[in-house]
Amino acid sequence: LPLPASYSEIAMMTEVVPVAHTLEDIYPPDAIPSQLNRWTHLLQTFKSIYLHPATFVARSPGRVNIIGEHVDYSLYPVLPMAITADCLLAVSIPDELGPASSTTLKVCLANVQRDKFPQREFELQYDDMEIDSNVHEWTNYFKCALRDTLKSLRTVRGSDFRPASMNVLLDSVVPVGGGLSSSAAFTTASILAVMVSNGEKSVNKTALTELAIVSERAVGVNSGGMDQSASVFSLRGNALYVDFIPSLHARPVYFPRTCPRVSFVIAQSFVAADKYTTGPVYYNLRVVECSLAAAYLHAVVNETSKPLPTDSSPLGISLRGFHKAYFASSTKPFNMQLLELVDLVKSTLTKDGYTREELSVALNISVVELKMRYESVFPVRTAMFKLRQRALHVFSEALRVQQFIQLLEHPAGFMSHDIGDSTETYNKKLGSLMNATQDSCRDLYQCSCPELDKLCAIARRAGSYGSRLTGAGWGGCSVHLVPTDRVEAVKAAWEKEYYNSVLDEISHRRYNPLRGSWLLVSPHRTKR
Ligand code: NG1
Ligand code: MG
Repeated sequence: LPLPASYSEIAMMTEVVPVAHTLEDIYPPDAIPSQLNRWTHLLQTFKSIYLHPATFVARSPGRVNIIGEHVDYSLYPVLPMAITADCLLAVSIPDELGPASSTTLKVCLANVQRDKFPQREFELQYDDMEIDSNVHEWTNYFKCALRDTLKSLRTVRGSDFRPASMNVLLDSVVPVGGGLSSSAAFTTASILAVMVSNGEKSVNKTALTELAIVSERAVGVNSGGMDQSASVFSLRGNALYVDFIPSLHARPVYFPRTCPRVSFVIAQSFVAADKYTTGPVYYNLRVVECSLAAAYLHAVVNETSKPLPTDSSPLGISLRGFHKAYFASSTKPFNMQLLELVDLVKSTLTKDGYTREELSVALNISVVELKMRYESVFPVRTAMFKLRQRALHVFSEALRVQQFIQLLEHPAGFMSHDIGDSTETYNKKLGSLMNATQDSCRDLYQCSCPELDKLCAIARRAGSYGSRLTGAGWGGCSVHLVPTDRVEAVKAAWEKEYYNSVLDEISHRRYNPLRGSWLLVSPHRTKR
């Protein structure tokens, strides 16, 4: 498609989930042959399992986050971009004559990777569906999506609404635990599938995304809204700027045409980041630390006993909420505010860590109340909460997102004097923001790991402008801004210095063209 003339024009295109008619509508040209095999395989397998053809396929892509890591649940903007790897749900509605006649519905859920994800069948009372987030079961994502979608449809259609039964076959090529948002792709595709199965003719993107954000939390990770937004709102050829204040909104961002010859390259560390087992010490703990930092700053700086107004963040209290209250009557530019907040954290949160007892004094609540308020939805395990480090990361990362987006949307200062040096300076500026994110993730947020650090170091030595982890971290993937003519060199360096030597205990890797991904067979590190 020709590029639209303005951002507002593109924004108009993003209200309703588009229906794709051919694979060309969805995938880049070089991916079509392998995708054709994959779709054919999906539809044939569907028929062999259910003995009738699928009625439709719901699709939702994974994403890579370019900048803005671990700030979405503090309600700061992020800049992700959808990727080709996606989640497909082939669906039929067995009761084609109309909705089932009772509140019971039958769902059959199968996965093309049958050995890893066994087929499940369940009968559900749709007004009484319990999902146990302690049991990590692959169908939980679907169940959460189903429950919340049916609930919302019932609100609109009234209490005599009867949900449709469904047969589903899933094929996802977004690596699980890879930081590319396999979970959100599955959740959003599931919601879409349930909506279409129940006769929704057009699906509003904001409604879909908001539903997906909330319903994914029930699976056990107290996440922000970046992944679901990226999966739903992204347009081909564009990155996506997502903000959550005053309410969820997203706009496509394209790279300046005057910014040629750079590529984003994603590299997998093959360290599996399992947020469910590590939640109490990693992801969910960070969410708690950020909310506690907001509450602490509010109590100490705003000198009031009135609590912050609650917001849409997972725990209802966010650093952005504190930010808003602190600068309520200020006309200072957003970037300046963030800079000031960085200084404020340095002078206010002076300790390396805070105990529950210390926090309860500062917040003027008992330790029991503190635990109830911050630790009851998802348990966390720590003696010390590192408020200073986490808040410093969040405010400085939020600033980097602004600087990055300003470079993309206003490249004129760099580009007007034509090519050569100015392009190089421009790309280096973008890259150095990404590098700064990696440093902050490693040192302040402590969400990197030696393997990710190593991938970044190798890439930079081989010519990457900017290298960083992407997604939650602690393993999974990394993203790199690389001059296109250096991509092969960067890949060769990884092969030599990482994939062949660091992971030499992995006996062999095989590329599976049908699935479009690497297969790992490791006798020693079966978990990876
Ligand atoms: P991953 O681990 O890539 O799915 C997670 C969160 C995001 C965001 C990033 C860190 C989920 C579903 N997503 O992404 O909301 O907080 O970490 O920036 O847990
Ligand atoms: Mg995820």
